[in-house]
Amino acid sequence: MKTALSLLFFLAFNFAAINSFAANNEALVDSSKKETIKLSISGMTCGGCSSNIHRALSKKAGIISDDLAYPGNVFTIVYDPEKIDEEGICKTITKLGFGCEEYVAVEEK
Ligand SMILES: [Cu+2]
Repeated sequence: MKTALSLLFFLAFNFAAINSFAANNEALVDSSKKETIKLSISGMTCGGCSSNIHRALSKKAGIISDDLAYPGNVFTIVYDPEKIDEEGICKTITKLGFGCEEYVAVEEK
């Protein structure tokens, strides 16, 4: 009985190890998944505002890069769609007191 139990533990441990290796590997492959969104951010009044937003975004899982800088109001965020979405990105920004919406280019006539 004791041997059967330790064998079970041994198997479970190895299974977990193999599983976490697979997950790590998957993460490497997934890092190629990128999406880009243009956001219109309002309410920034100085460079501190843009760096606050940049700092908050960089702490979020799934944010790959942003080009936030003051002055300006349309910024490009590159993110991993499996970890964060447009709503999650904007929520991070509005929580800081800024306005955020997807930037839609006005079509030329
Ligand atoms: Cu500011």
